[in-house]
Amino acid sequence: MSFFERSASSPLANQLLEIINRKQSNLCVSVDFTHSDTLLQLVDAVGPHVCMIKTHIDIICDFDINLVHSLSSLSRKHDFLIFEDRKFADIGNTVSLQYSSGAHKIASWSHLTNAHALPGDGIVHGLKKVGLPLNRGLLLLAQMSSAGSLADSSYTQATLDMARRHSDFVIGFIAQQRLGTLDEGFLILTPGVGLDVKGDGMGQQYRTPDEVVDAGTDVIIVGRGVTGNEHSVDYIKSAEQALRYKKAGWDAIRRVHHV
Ligand code: 5IU
Repeated sequence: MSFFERSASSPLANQLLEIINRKQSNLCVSVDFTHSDTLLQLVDAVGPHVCMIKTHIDIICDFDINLVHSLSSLSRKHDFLIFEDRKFADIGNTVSLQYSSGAHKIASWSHLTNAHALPGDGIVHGLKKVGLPLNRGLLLLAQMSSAGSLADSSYTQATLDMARRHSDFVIGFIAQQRLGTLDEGFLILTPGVGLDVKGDGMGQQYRTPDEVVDAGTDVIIVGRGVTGNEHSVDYIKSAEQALRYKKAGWDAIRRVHHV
């Protein structure tokens, strides 16, 4: 089954595959900015080149609910999904409140979020109760890109098994390689992708788009390689970098999947 023909596990996952095919982009840009205005301007600049934007909404200093309304408008304008990288890690009851409530009301605007498998199946139950009626999807954290990660192969395998028990809501993984078979339909999203440097001096480890797509990645997640530093942000340069990573990611997909 080719990358383009396969169908994924849920309507949301299929929507993502359609965007990837339509825009010929498997690039997710991670915008780890701390101010609403720079975040929105950066997203508007790279939006045409991405299938997804990843946020860390809790690092925004001047958060106001209008920010997520503006992000949602940009997602419609540029045809991308929003992924809030919340990394939930508590018991089911608590994560359902963290997902639906608080200042950020993540479930109301983020198409995708993610969770650690560590607490056990209850975490998925808690998030699913909130997210499934809203047609949201979950990614489980199966592996991390950082040096010394404690997620060993048996943890990763147990995370895959957990996803299989909840394939109505779990659409895939944050992982460094393919997990499960292509026809199971799980999507693999991989952070720690960079073309110019190998690390950041704080444990991050970068591989190239070619390396991660060879390992089975569907979506490459690139942060500072595209956005640069918020203090010296250059929107034109970021748009150029997004195009560069989009092309590298798409060339790798075409090579690996023979299209
Ligand atoms: N991120 C990782 N590695 C992981 C997971 C998440 O880098 O294993 I899970 C996040 C952290 C940051 C983005 O928001 O992805 C990568 O940003 P840079 O490309 O700037 O390193």
